[in-house]
Amino acid sequence: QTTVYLADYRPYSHPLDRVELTFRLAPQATRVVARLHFRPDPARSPGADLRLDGEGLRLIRLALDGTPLDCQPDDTGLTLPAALLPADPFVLETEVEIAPVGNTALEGLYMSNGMYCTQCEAEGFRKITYYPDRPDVMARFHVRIESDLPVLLSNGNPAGQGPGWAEWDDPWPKPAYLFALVAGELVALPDHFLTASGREVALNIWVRAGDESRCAYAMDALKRSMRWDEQVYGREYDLDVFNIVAVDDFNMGAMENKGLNIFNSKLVLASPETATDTDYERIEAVIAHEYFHNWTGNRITCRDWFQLCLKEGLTVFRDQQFSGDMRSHAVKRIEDVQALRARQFREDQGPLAHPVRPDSFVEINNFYTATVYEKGAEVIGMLKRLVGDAEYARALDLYFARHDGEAATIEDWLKVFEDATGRDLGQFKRWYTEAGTPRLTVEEEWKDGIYSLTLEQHLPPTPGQPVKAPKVIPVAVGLLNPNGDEVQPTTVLELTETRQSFRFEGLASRPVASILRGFSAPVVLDRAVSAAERAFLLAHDTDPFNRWEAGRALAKEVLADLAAGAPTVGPDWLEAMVRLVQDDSLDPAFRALALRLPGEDDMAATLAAAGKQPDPAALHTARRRMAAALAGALAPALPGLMEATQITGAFSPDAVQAGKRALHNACLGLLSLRDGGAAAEAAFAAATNMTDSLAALAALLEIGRGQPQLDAFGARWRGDRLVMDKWFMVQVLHAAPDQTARTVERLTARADFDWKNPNRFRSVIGALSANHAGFHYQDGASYRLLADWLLRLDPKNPQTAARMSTAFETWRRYDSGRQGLIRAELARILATSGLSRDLGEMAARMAG
Ligand code: HT7
Ligand code: ZN
Repeated sequence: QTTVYLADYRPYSHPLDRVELTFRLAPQATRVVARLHFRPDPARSPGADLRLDGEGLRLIRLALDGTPLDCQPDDTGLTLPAALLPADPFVLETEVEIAPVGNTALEGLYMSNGMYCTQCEAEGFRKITYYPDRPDVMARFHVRIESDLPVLLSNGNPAGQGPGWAEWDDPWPKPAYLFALVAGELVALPDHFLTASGREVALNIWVRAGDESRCAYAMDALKRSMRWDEQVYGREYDLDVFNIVAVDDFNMGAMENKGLNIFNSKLVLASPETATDTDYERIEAVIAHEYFHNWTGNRITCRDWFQLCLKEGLTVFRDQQFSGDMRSHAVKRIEDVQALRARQFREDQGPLAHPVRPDSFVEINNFYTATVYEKGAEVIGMLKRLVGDAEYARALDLYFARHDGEAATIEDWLKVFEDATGRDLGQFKRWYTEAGTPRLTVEEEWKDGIYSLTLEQHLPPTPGQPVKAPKVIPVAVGLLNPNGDEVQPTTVLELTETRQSFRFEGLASRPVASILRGFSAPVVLDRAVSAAERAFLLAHDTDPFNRWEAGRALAKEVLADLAAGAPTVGPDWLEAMVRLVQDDSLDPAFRALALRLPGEDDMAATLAAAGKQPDPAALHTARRRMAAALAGALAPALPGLMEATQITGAFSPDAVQAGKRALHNACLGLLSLRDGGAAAEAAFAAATNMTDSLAALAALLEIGRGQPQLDAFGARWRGDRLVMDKWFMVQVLHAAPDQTARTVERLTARADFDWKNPNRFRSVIGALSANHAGFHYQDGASYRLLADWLLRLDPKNPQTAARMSTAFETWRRYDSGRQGLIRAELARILATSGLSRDLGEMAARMAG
């Protein structure tokens, strides 16, 4: 396996201006003719050979300025010796043959349900034609597609069409990873958008016939995203058309190809009957994310793949801002932090930890991680907090002005902030170059009317980075007096040293501190706080994130105590929950989040970080007992709450209704622990939308009931792939620990377990590892099953196999028995011949 290093970056030798591509589509034998217009620059790399990337291509023809050349490709590309290359601009023409129908890796040009589509990020274009497939080579593309299929799409603006052909011209230079082509029997939901400067843009969402009625929400989200980017970032759309296509077979969520975004169909198609509120929220966020890439990613792209966070971190940050503006900032922040802790903190604590900007990789597809995306977004949030909103806006304006049309780096990004604000960001840069989640400890002192906070940062070692220098950490703090009034509004302390004290003067009494408000930095706050103080913050904190956090910390303490053998749940948390859930001044969505018990994986991570060994079975039992205790304490309130959160009017996916449904269904889940499932059965029968239907089904499965409902659900939705993914998933997620592997075996034996479809594979095999107690069941059957499926999928679709293998990354947390079982599976994977670079790299890193 070859490792690529950031330090080895060199600019490409031969500037490329323009690309003309012709596709003659055929499932077994598509012909691709490429005419690459090079413009030699003697200053760039004098005497350099011309190297083009290419994989799995059958070279039919090669010519330079019309003269045939006799160069033989190797396994990874084609080299033209310098001696053959003219000093003046020249055109290199290639013709290759590829077979989209056999392409199960879903990278390059492939077929999904009879439709042609492409996925080129990160290095898929080299599977389409010989090309310098690297993000810093930006060229203008003209594309001709020849096919009898009715809809033929590519990037940019339409440039003519006739029977059996269509041409597209993209005026904006772009790297090859943003190239896209789609051809199929598709129908569109059309619409249009008038930009701030008066340009009319035709919008289309392309789907299979019959799915048009499920595109309205995605279209609305697109128009809101376009307006938001104009209003908040001053960024206007820059082509005459914007196309979105929904595809069933897709490795990830969606792809921001210039003017032709391609989406996993589950992130486009939604109707009240088939999509949950979470699906709607996700569709809105991903539509926005891909659209926002038009500026942060496409107009300004990355110089090399080590800079991936430049576009992904910033675009996640922007989509989070957008969702907060569309819905609730408080709820969005809590959800984002939960996701960060569940995925990124977990990554940072294990063998796969890497910096937001890694400095080496074997397979770049393995670095589309929570660290690059979500921690990348947190780093930008910290930057904004440190410089302030106005300076952030100025810096972003400068970024767009200075780097439009370029392939940039993290150094460029930080320099923009330095130039716009006058700050030195040398220390801040460590957030990009060092892995690991800092831990913050806190000491408090109250003396002579002065309250002092001493903060200390601890930077854990990570693979290849044993020792680290202190980071700059923005710590947002507020102070409350004992009555619950805020005496110090939120202020941002800048921790720059390992240990530093901050003083607050003029206080009449010892305050209660609310630290790390809004989760102002991606760190673990190690602070011993009494249950009474947590309950106080839960009741009085003005910062909604810390209010939720206080409840969460209380809940985690209860869960840890129960798992360690405590006989009962103490009153602090229960009483606080009873008060909170009935507080009608609080957003129902917030209350629903507060009611949600900590997940078992989250708890296992928390225990492991505190040096304790988690017992998955004990955690599972403890969590069930905790839920039962909560249901008992809330019993008198549940009927009233359910009544108050019952929605009577027409369905809307908006945040207000979704929040009410979330609280209603949280109550239903608790009630079913006491009524034997009667209310959930009735709710399932009465449900008119997927959120309620699935919540009722999950509540029943959780108490070991629900088979008739499961059957009815399966019968009703047999023909709907996206809904059936939910049917598969819910059974695995709610299987009892000793039944999880068996449930997966039963489901994977079904004819409709189409394992080559990534959504279906994830709905079962992904759910297997998401069921913590079932995955870690003591006999190791789930570990074996996961490894079997990874090895089966790997030759077909290495990218998805590698991604799913991260279920094994946490092995060091557990007892020696489980460690041995997981390591044996990793060793079995590594010993398999013909393993892909993707899965090979992941297994090797996890095995350590
Ligand atoms: N930029 C894209 C990342 C991506 C991807 C998407 C679909 C299939 C394979 C992919 N490889 C990389 C999506 C995004 O972050 O917006
Ligand atoms: Zn992205």
